[in-house]
Amino acid sequence: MIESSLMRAFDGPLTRELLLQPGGFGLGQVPAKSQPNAVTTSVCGYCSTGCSLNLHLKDGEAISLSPNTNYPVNLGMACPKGWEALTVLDAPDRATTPLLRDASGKLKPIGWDTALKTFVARMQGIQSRHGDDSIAFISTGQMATEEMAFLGALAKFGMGMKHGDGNTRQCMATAVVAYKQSFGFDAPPYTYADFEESDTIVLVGSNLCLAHPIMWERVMRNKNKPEIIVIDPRRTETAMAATLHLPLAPKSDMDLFYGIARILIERGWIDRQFIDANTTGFRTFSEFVLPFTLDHVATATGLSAETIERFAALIHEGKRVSFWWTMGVNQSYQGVRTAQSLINLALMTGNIGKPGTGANSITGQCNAMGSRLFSNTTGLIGGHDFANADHRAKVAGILGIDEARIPHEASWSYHEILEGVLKGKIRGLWVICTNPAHSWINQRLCHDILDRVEFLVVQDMYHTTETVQRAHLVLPAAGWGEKDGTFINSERRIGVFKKVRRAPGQAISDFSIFRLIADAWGCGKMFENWDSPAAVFQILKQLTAGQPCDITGIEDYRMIEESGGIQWPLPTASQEVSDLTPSEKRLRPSAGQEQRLFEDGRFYHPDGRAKFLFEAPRPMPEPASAKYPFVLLTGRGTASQWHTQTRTSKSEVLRKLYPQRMYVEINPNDARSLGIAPNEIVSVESQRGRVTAQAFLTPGVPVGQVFVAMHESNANQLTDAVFDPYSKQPSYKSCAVRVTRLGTQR
Ligand SMILES: Nc1nc2c(c(=O)[nH]1)N[C@H]1C(S)=C(S)[C@@H](COP(=O)(O)OP(=O)(O)OC[C@H]3O[C@@H](n4cnc5c(=O)[nH]c(N)nc54)[C@H](O)[C@@H]3O)O[C@H]1N2
Ligand SMILES: Nc1nc2c(c(=O)[nH]1)N[C@H]1C(S)=C(S)[C@@H](COP(=O)(O)OP(=O)(O)OC[C@H]3O[C@@H](n4cnc5c(=O)[nH]c(N)nc54)[C@H](O)[C@@H]3O)O[C@H]1N2
Ligand code: SF4
Ligand SMILES: [Mo]
Repeated sequence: MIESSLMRAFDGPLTRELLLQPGGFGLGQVPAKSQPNAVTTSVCGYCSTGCSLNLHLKDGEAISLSPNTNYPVNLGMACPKGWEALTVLDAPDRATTPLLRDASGKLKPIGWDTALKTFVARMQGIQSRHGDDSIAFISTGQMATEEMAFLGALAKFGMGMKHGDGNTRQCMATAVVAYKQSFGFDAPPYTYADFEESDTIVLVGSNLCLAHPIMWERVMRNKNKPEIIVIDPRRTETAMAATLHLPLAPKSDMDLFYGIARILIERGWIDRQFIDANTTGFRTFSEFVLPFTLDHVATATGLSAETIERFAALIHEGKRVSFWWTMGVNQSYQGVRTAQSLINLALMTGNIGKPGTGANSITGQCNAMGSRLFSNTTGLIGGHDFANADHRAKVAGILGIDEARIPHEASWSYHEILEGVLKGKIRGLWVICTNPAHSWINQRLCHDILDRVEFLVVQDMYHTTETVQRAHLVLPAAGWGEKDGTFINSERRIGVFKKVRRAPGQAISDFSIFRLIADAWGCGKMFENWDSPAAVFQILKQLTAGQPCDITGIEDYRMIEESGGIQWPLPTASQEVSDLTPSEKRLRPSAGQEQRLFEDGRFYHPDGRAKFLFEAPRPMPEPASAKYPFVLLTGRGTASQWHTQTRTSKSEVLRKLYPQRMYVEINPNDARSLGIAPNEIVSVESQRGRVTAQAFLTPGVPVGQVFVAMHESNANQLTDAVFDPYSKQPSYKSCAVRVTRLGTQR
């Protein structure tokens, strides 16, 4: 069954010609073969900013890079990770061959032929014994849109899987659900120019300076001398640069924003016309916020009444107020309602659809937005719904597949899949481009679960990750720079990245791996036309027709590149102009550059209106106690570290830019009462685990709180597996810990 031309190609040596063969391993050309020393461009493969980088080629391969001055996103800037993007490709622990765990428990190199045969035999064996839904996948926001789409279609339509989710659950699920419920579609409305056009910028739970440094540069270019209001329990780098910092108690954001709403309503500082014409639910919302008096909010947040009033006044005084949020909001047991409490402020003040405004979720990974629309996990590919029969028929028609192959309901979410392992329902797990053994919440439990999986396949660039160490089968993947495709950034801009290096050894692109698995599985015919990322892009375009994310007007990768990236939507030009909404008409002449949503005040719900959604705040699931007296916050540590550090720790330059030891930020007053000296080694312990770390004394962390960076391998030993009920996103940013001095000084 697994015989195919691609399979046969493995019999011989893996030559460069083979790697570059269209439809084969390399897929896509090392660019500018005819001009071997030319420059080409690619969008960066780390964060969701989506900077464009110039790649300088020698003999057709990239040898260095510099930021692209001619791209609307980064305007010639890049952060240290972007500058070092090529270096990390050469690391000695790159996975260069498939690995299989042998009887002695060791991972041993095997050929692709054996790898594919093993993959199919084991996964199909599990399915035949335990049913189709006994195998599942966990994917990512860091592969090409075309790769995610391929994986999602292959797994669900080809291999018959019901369940698959992505690491975007750890990150963006809250924003997705909040937008869908409030606006009718997962649609971050802004464009980065809004950072420059606002006169009042409200950043909630976002450390923009280090998590999105180039977006922060855009804020710095703002000529309106904007008020920058940072809402974060910690005095972060971003908070230090703010004009007003609100160090609220962790998870008291909803109280604050409901209280602000109350003040705005009481003083008539609202946009009545916008509310009446474009929203529903305002009257009940205004009754709901009545108990959020100044006194109540001051007690709940720990902020002074003056600060709260000042914040309300700044929103009122601002002509162009933009509200931005990131993980301090999303990663919470009440994330969706918190995000909506902020969305409500934008709606009630009419700060949406105009330059410098918006209720704006900032995404994390380079292609979180691609994953949100095309990964076929909890939503049907192309921004559709599994439960909608019309959507299923449309997708089946475009893909030329039997409609019966499309599941009728959304997948289990990440934690439900892991719990499925515990319950013996999920027995085969395929992990692609993510490292849950480091990044998932409540790590001991996560390790226990991963160790129970009957057949764990991990597809990664490196063979040393915490998750690879637990795998039965490892598939070596090419990384950014070694393959082609598109990413969609935070402002909905589609950008192209290219193959400018050959992947080491037998590592091949994820796209190629999915093709090989499709053939080996016996469903290759279903993906006959999926023979390159560029071809898949054409299929994805068709799937978006008539959707809010319609991109049928984009011709091809060339058009995207020439336009400086293109933001969705860009519907097809052949549509009658009279059929277009005012926003669509406005888009018509300018493919690319800067576009924002909701300029006509129309949202995606059937009645065209946005909804005010709200709910009473809930107490923290694990508050500080006598035994565990500190609230632990976790998050990004420096601009030079990326997540689980598989990539960024490979650059000598980046290593110099971040602390080499695990550290815990603690307030000097707390340190004093515990007798902890600066840099002393302490233990940080929660009900679930214990880590040792160096004490970093800083007034940036309030008394009663501590902070640990997520980049440390065991940070998630401490965190508590609690989830938002609507988005199922883990609440990484609050649990109770105690800190004890160990008495060793470094
Ligand atoms: N250098 C670097 N950049 C990155 C990444 C990286 O790993 N390294 N990762 C990328 C990804 S995937 C993501 S998702 C983004 C994340 O980007 P951010 O969300 O900006 O980063 P975090 O540090 O996770 O969290 C932001 C802040 O939330 C605060 N916070 C915690 N609890 C609360 C609360 O209850 N209320 C409020 N208002 N704030 C709270 C924390 O103190 C923290 O400063 O960064 C992206 N960019
Ligand atoms: N305590 C705590 N935990 C957190 C967070 C927090 O704030 N606090 N933040 C959460 C958030 S927002 C996120 S997004 C997650 C991130 O968590 P992860 O997704 O687990 O982190 P990464 O290190 O980005 O993992 C990506 C993996 O893919 C591999 N890889 C890179 N490129 C490719 C490729 O092209 N193909 C393949 N096949 N593999 C590739 C890398 O080597 C790496 O092993 O962490 C979450 N965990
Ligand atoms: S800001 Fe983000 S996209 Fe830009 S260079 Fe840095 S990591 Fe890459
Ligand atoms: Mo993220």
